[in-house]
Amino acid sequence: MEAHNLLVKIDNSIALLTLNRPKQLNALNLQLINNLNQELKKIKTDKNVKSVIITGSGEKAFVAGADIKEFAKLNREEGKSLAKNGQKKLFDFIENFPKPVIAAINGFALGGGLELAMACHIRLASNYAKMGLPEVSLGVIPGYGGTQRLAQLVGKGKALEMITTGRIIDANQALNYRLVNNVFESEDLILKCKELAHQIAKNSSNAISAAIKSINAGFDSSLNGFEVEINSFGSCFGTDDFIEGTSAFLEKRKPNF
Ligand code: DAK
Repeated sequence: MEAHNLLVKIDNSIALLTLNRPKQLNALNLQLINNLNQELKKIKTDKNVKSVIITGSGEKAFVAGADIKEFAKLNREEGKSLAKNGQKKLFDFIENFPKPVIAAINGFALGGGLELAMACHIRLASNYAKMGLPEVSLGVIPGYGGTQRLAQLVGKGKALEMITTGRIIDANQALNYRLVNNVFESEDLILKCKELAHQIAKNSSNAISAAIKSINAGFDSSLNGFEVEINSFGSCFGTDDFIEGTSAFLEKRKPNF
């Protein structure tokens, strides 16, 4: 049922979001984008959640793209407005999310699916994962930030090659391209994502948010990343986390954030 197209499990400070349209290989439709947006908004202010893992249900796909059946009927204006709306509601929202978002790429991550994974802060893949931006084979280009984020991650030349050929690469090649941070046996993937999330959770949430903001600023041509870093650095001083972190060091104990 469409109402269950997104499974949410919050446990031990981690929100595990599972896109759940396995029969359509978890293709992203408007309803799923809206549900993800709503859920992420709640998680943003939930003090019990320190990080998010996004994955796909079933063994075959993370997300096999935007729902082709849904966007096939759009005209030029509708396409443009949907791209803008989707980028703002989901892809930019995730990229600028103040808590780390990890993509657990458990299978096909194609088109909008790879764009979703690329909007996440960290990508871990199963050894069965396959990735690509095949939009040109459908007569469109990546519309959810893919032309920008792929080039940022793998460099302009490889991005141009992947996008113009629409070629699908396997997990090892994606690792080689630095499109993913690491590759694991598929049965270990979620566990490895959780281990990473726990490692991050030991640190100051406030400082982590400031680090995400500063790193992102370096890729935003309207901002000066160094200036954002200076301001974000300053904003850490005097916070509870800063007091706890520095006190713990001086008292030779582990911080309790
Ligand atoms: N959309 C809708 N349904 C999809 C789908 C998709 N992207 N991908 C797979 N499915 C559905 C199939 O239609 C099939 O449904 P039934 O026929 O059983 O009803 C079911 O999932 C199983 O798929 P297959 O039978 O094809 O499974 P195979 O193992 O044979 O092949 C495959 C797996 C991943 C190689 C194949 O399904 C495939 O090539 N899928 C399409 C991959 C693709 O081209 N993805 C990129 C889509 S383009 C936009 C912004 C962004 C975008 C678009 C608009 N706007 C703002 C408007 C982005 C565009 C894209 O993502």
